[in-house]
Amino acid sequence: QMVSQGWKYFRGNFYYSSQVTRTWYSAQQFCLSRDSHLTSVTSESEQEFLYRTAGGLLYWIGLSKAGSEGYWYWVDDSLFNKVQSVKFWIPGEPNNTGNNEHCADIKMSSSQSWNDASCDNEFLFICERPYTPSEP
Ligand code: 2F8
Ligand code: CA
Repeated sequence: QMVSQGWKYFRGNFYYSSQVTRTWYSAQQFCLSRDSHLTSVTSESEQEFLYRTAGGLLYWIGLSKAGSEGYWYWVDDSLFNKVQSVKFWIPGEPNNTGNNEHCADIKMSSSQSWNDASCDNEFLFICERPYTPSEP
């Protein structure tokens, strides 16, 4: 059913790639309205699924340090593993250009794909929603 509305299934979750751009916060509000969050990335296989889904376009993901004294966090409350995540940033990122880049996006179609950017940019975005089978 969700598949027909553009959600793609991968390993226990559904993912929605937007076709319109929003600021990071507005994108997260849209995801919430669909019982989802901007996507977290917590494994190498999920990272590969997502950068392939992005297909070289730029998408917001659910990683931010806005309002957290400089600590990156996943907006869906997944634990941010700083050590494991190092390999997902584009080399040289996050660089906090202009001291104003507090949200993260998938920018490249490769394992090293994340960039930090200003949360006020309007980008495409990817929502993630756990697959919860309903009871009979
Ligand atoms: O060169 C990397 C650099 O490229 C852009 O700034 C010129 C990015 N800005 C946006 O995506 C808005 C920086 O985040 C990025 O570090
Ligand atoms: Ca950057």
